[in-house]
Amino acid sequence: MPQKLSKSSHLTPARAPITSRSMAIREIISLPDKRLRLISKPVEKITAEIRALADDMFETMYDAPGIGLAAIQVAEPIRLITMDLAKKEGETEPRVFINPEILSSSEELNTYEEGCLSIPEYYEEVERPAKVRFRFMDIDGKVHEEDAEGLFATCIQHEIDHLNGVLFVDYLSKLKREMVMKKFKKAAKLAAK
Ligand code: GNR
Ligand code: NI
Repeated sequence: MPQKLSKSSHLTPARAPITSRSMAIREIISLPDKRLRLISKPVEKITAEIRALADDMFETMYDAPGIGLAAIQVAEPIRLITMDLAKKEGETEPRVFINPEILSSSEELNTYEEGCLSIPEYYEEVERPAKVRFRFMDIDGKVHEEDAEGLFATCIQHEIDHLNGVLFVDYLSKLKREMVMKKFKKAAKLAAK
């Protein structure tokens, strides 16, 4: 009788076989969740797990819907961003930015009405450098340098801020920021009761 393979058998593969895995919508964390204030860690190696995270982030971002998402918004303190700024209806332009770094920012500023999936239904104008040059790694590990302006510049700065625990409300007056914080803390308290 052939012996059954036991878990401890030397014939047991060291690793489970690679199986297909479907994408998943992950929960987006929101204020007052303190994890939004964490400093995310650089991606050391682009593993299958990192690629799966990026896939899930796209699905989560498109579902929300949003134009950008930082990994910490799905509770992963990792320096990874997904974005899609496709202009044409029905078209997609998925982009991944790993370990992004701003190299230079213009003196010229631009004001944009910002929103954040982690601060639902709150929008306010924020002033930021109009143009930035930044470096990042793509999902294949290739390093790029790129210039961003317009909505792209606003969005990449908003997302890089998330990697550093910074939220767009941090640029508002203390009064406005505290009003937002209070509103979300109160809503969380009511939801917990
Ligand atoms: O979906 C989003 N829209 C948006 C609009 C103006 C400025 C920034 C953004 S990013 C936001 C999604 C989000 O919260 N990303 O972190
Ligand atoms: Ni955001």
